[in-house]
Amino acid sequence: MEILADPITVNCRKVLAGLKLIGADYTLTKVDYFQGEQKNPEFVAINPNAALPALRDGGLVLWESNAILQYAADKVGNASAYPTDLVTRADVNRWLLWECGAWFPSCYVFLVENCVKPLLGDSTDQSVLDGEAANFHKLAGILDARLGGSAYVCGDHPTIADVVVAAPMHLHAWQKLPLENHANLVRWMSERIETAPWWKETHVGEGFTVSEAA
Ligand SMILES: N[C@@H](CCC(=O)N[C@@H](CS)C(=O)NCC(=O)O)C(=O)O
Repeated sequence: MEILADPITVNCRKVLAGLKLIGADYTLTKVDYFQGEQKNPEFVAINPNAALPALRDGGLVLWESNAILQYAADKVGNASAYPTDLVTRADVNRWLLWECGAWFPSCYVFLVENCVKPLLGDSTDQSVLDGEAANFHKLAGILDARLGGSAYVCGDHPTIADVVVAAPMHLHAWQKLPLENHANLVRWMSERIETAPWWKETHVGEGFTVSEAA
Protein backbone atom coordinates (compact mmCIF):
# COMPACT_ATOMS: atom_id res chain seq x y z
CA MET A 1 0.00 0.00 0.00
CA GLU A 2 1.28 3.43 -0.94
CA ILE A 3 0.06 6.34 1.18
CA LEU A 4 0.30 9.80 -0.31
CA ALA A 5 0.29 12.14 2.63
CA ASP A 6 1.92 14.84 4.68
CA PRO A 7 2.35 13.47 8.23
CA ILE A 8 1.66 16.87 9.82
CA THR A 9 -2.01 17.05 8.83
CA VAL A 10 -4.90 15.71 10.89
CA ASN A 11 -6.18 13.22 8.36
CA CYS A 12 -2.73 12.07 7.32
CA ARG A 13 -1.61 11.50 10.90
CA LYS A 14 -4.87 9.63 11.42
CA VAL A 15 -4.10 7.26 8.57
CA LEU A 16 -0.45 6.74 9.53
CA ALA A 17 -1.32 6.06 13.19
CA GLY A 18 -4.20 3.81 12.14
CA LEU A 19 -2.02 1.79 9.80
CA LYS A 20 0.43 1.24 12.66
CA LEU A 21 -2.39 0.13 14.96
CA ILE A 22 -3.62 -2.23 12.24
CA GLY A 23 -0.11 -3.52 11.54
CA ALA A 24 -0.33 -2.76 7.82
CA ASP A 25 2.79 -2.39 5.68
CA TYR A 26 2.88 0.79 3.66
CA THR A 27 5.19 3.16 1.90
CA LEU A 28 4.81 6.89 2.38
CA THR A 29 5.00 9.29 -0.54
CA LYS A 30 5.15 12.78 0.89
CA VAL A 31 2.89 15.42 -0.61
CA ASP A 32 3.83 18.71 1.06
CA TYR A 33 0.70 20.34 2.46
CA PHE A 34 2.12 23.79 3.22
CA GLN A 35 3.70 23.88 -0.26
CA GLY A 36 0.21 23.22 -1.64
CA GLU A 37 1.31 20.07 -3.45
CA GLN A 38 -2.15 18.57 -2.92
CA LYS A 39 -3.31 21.04 -5.58
CA ASN A 40 -0.77 19.90 -8.19
CA PRO A 41 -2.38 18.31 -11.26
CA GLU A 42 -0.57 15.00 -10.63
CA PHE A 43 -2.12 14.72 -7.18
CA VAL A 44 -5.55 16.01 -8.26
CA ALA A 45 -5.56 13.19 -10.81
CA ILE A 46 -5.37 10.84 -7.80
CA ASN A 47 -7.74 12.74 -5.51
CA PRO A 48 -9.99 15.22 -7.33
CA ASN A 49 -10.78 16.83 -3.97
CA ALA A 50 -7.18 18.13 -3.86
CA ALA A 51 -7.01 16.95 -0.25
CA LEU A 52 -4.72 14.61 1.67
CA PRO A 53 -4.34 11.69 2.18
CA ALA A 54 -4.81 9.13 -0.59
CA LEU A 55 -3.92 5.48 -1.03
CA ARG A 56 -2.80 3.44 -4.02
CA ASP A 57 -2.84 -0.32 -3.82
CA GLY A 58 -2.54 -2.24 -7.05
CA GLY A 59 -5.35 -0.91 -9.23
CA LEU A 60 -7.16 0.72 -6.32
CA VAL A 61 -7.01 4.46 -5.76
CA LEU A 62 -8.75 5.47 -2.55
CA TRP A 63 -9.27 8.78 -0.80
CA GLU A 64 -11.12 9.65 2.43
CA SER A 65 -8.97 8.83 5.43
CA ASN A 66 -11.56 6.71 7.21
CA ALA A 67 -12.24 4.63 4.10
CA ILE A 68 -8.49 4.04 3.81
CA LEU A 69 -8.36 2.66 7.36
CA GLN A 70 -11.43 0.48 6.82
CA TYR A 71 -9.84 -0.94 3.67
CA ALA A 72 -6.43 -1.49 5.28
CA ALA A 73 -7.88 -3.23 8.34
CA ASP A 74 -9.97 -5.55 6.18
CA LYS A 75 -7.07 -6.22 3.84
CA VAL A 76 -4.78 -7.17 6.73
CA GLY A 77 -7.64 -8.99 8.44
CA ASN A 78 -7.16 -7.21 11.76
CA ALA A 79 -10.48 -7.89 13.49
CA SER A 80 -9.23 -6.39 16.73
CA ALA A 81 -8.61 -2.95 15.19
CA TYR A 82 -11.77 -3.18 13.06
CA PRO A 83 -14.12 -5.76 14.63
CA THR A 84 -16.12 -7.92 12.28
CA ASP A 85 -19.09 -8.78 14.47
CA LEU A 86 -22.13 -6.93 13.19
CA VAL A 87 -22.92 -4.84 16.24
CA THR A 88 -19.39 -3.69 17.08
CA ARG A 89 -18.64 -2.94 13.44
CA ALA A 90 -21.78 -0.81 13.23
CA ASP A 91 -20.64 1.03 16.35
CA VAL A 92 -17.15 1.66 14.94
CA ASN A 93 -18.63 2.81 11.63
CA ARG A 94 -20.95 5.17 13.49
CA TRP A 95 -18.01 6.92 15.20
CA LEU A 96 -16.10 7.13 11.92
CA LEU A 97 -19.04 8.91 10.29
CA TRP A 98 -19.57 11.13 13.33
CA GLU A 99 -15.93 12.16 13.24
CA CYS A 100 -16.04 13.06 9.55
CA GLY A 101 -19.40 14.83 9.68
CA ALA A 102 -19.31 16.58 13.05
CA TRP A 103 -16.21 16.18 15.23
CA PHE A 104 -13.49 16.99 12.69
CA PRO A 105 -15.23 20.18 11.45
CA SER A 106 -15.60 21.45 15.02
CA CYS A 107 -12.02 20.66 16.13
CA TYR A 108 -10.78 22.09 12.83
CA VAL A 109 -12.10 25.54 13.74
CA PHE A 110 -9.73 25.56 16.75
CA LEU A 111 -6.84 24.24 14.65
CA VAL A 112 -7.24 26.96 12.07
CA GLU A 113 -7.79 29.83 14.52
CA ASN A 114 -5.22 28.92 17.17
CA CYS A 115 -2.54 27.12 15.15
CA VAL A 116 -2.60 27.69 11.41
CA LYS A 117 -3.49 31.38 11.33
CA PRO A 118 -0.90 32.50 13.93
CA LEU A 119 1.73 30.34 12.23
CA LEU A 120 1.04 32.08 8.93
CA GLY A 121 1.13 35.51 10.55
CA ASP A 122 -2.63 35.94 10.59
CA SER A 123 -4.61 36.82 13.72
CA THR A 124 -6.99 34.54 15.60
CA ASP A 125 -10.63 35.54 15.25
CA GLN A 126 -12.06 35.11 18.76
CA SER A 127 -15.60 35.57 17.45
CA VAL A 128 -15.19 32.45 15.31
CA LEU A 129 -14.01 30.47 18.36
CA ASP A 130 -16.83 31.84 20.49
CA GLY A 131 -19.32 30.93 17.78
CA GLU A 132 -18.11 27.32 17.72
CA ALA A 133 -17.91 26.80 21.50
CA ALA A 134 -21.46 25.54 22.11
CA ASN A 135 -21.27 23.04 19.26
CA PHE A 136 -17.85 21.85 20.42
CA HIS A 137 -19.10 21.28 23.97
CA LYS A 138 -22.15 19.40 22.70
CA LEU A 139 -19.95 17.06 20.65
CA ALA A 140 -17.25 16.69 23.30
CA GLY A 141 -20.02 15.87 25.79
CA ILE A 142 -21.27 13.05 23.56
CA LEU A 143 -17.78 11.58 23.36
CA ASP A 144 -17.14 12.16 27.05
CA ALA A 145 -20.33 10.26 27.95
CA ARG A 146 -19.26 7.33 25.78
CA LEU A 147 -15.81 7.27 27.37
CA GLY A 148 -17.36 7.32 30.82
CA GLY A 149 -18.61 3.80 30.15
CA SER A 150 -15.66 2.17 28.40
CA ALA A 151 -11.88 2.44 28.29
CA TYR A 152 -11.88 2.98 24.53
CA VAL A 153 -14.44 4.40 22.13
CA CYS A 154 -15.79 0.96 21.19
CA GLY A 155 -14.93 -1.27 24.11
CA ASP A 156 -11.94 -2.40 26.11
CA HIS A 157 -9.26 -2.23 23.43
CA PRO A 158 -8.26 0.29 20.74
CA THR A 159 -9.95 0.19 17.36
CA ILE A 160 -9.68 2.47 14.36
CA ALA A 161 -12.50 4.47 15.96
CA ASP A 162 -10.06 5.64 18.65
CA VAL A 163 -7.47 6.75 16.13
CA VAL A 164 -10.07 8.47 13.97
CA VAL A 165 -11.71 10.34 16.86
CA ALA A 166 -8.37 11.31 18.45
CA ALA A 167 -6.87 12.72 15.25
CA PRO A 168 -8.85 15.99 15.03
CA MET A 169 -7.72 16.84 18.57
CA HIS A 170 -4.11 15.69 18.10
CA LEU A 171 -2.72 19.16 18.88
CA HIS A 172 -5.29 19.87 21.60
CA ALA A 173 -3.05 22.04 23.81
CA TRP A 174 -1.92 24.21 20.91
CA GLN A 175 -5.45 24.14 19.47
CA LYS A 176 -6.65 25.36 22.87
CA LEU A 177 -9.54 22.93 22.81
CA PRO A 178 -11.76 23.70 25.80
CA LEU A 179 -11.58 20.23 27.35
CA GLU A 180 -11.69 21.16 31.05
CA ASN A 181 -15.28 19.97 31.56
CA HIS A 182 -14.78 16.68 29.71
CA ALA A 183 -12.80 14.58 32.19
CA ASN A 184 -13.39 11.18 30.57
CA LEU A 185 -12.26 12.53 27.22
CA VAL A 186 -9.09 14.01 28.74
CA ARG A 187 -8.32 10.78 30.61
CA TRP A 188 -8.78 8.68 27.44
CA MET A 189 -6.58 11.03 25.41
CA SER A 190 -3.76 11.21 27.95
CA GLU A 191 -3.84 7.66 29.32
CA ARG A 192 -4.99 5.56 26.36
CA ILE A 193 -4.09 7.44 23.19
CA GLU A 194 -1.01 9.52 23.94
CA THR A 195 0.76 6.56 25.55
CA ALA A 196 0.16 4.22 22.61
CA PRO A 197 3.12 3.38 20.34
CA TRP A 198 1.11 3.97 17.17
CA TRP A 199 0.34 7.49 18.41
CA LYS A 200 3.82 8.31 19.67
CA GLU A 201 5.45 7.07 16.47
CA THR A 202 3.35 9.53 14.47
CA HIS A 203 3.94 12.45 16.82
CA VAL A 204 3.17 15.93 15.55
CA GLY A 205 4.31 18.81 17.75
CA GLU A 206 3.46 22.49 18.05
CA GLY A 207 4.48 24.31 14.91
CA PHE A 208 3.58 21.16 12.94
CA THR A 209 6.89 19.49 13.65
CA VAL A 210 7.42 15.78 13.13
CA SER A 211 10.14 13.52 14.41
CA GLU A 212 12.25 11.34 12.15
CA ALA A 213 10.32 8.30 13.34
CA ALA A 214 7.22 9.72 11.66
N1 LIG B 1 -12.70 13.92 4.66
C1 LIG B 1 -11.37 13.96 4.11
C2 LIG B 1 -10.75 15.31 4.45
C3 LIG B 1 -9.41 15.49 3.80
C4 LIG B 1 -8.84 16.86 4.12
O1 LIG B 1 -9.57 17.85 4.31
N2 LIG B 1 -7.52 16.93 4.14
C5 LIG B 1 -6.85 18.19 4.41
C6 LIG B 1 -5.62 17.93 5.26
S1 LIG B 1 -6.08 17.25 6.84
C7 LIG B 1 -6.43 18.80 3.09
O2 LIG B 1 -5.58 18.28 2.41
N3 LIG B 1 -7.06 19.92 2.71
C8 LIG B 1 -6.80 20.59 1.46
C9 LIG B 1 -6.27 21.97 1.63
O3 LIG B 1 -6.32 22.53 2.73
O4 LIG B 1 -5.79 22.51 0.62
C10 LIG B 1 -10.54 12.82 4.69
O5 LIG B 1 -10.83 12.40 5.80
O6 LIG B 1 -9.63 12.32 4.02
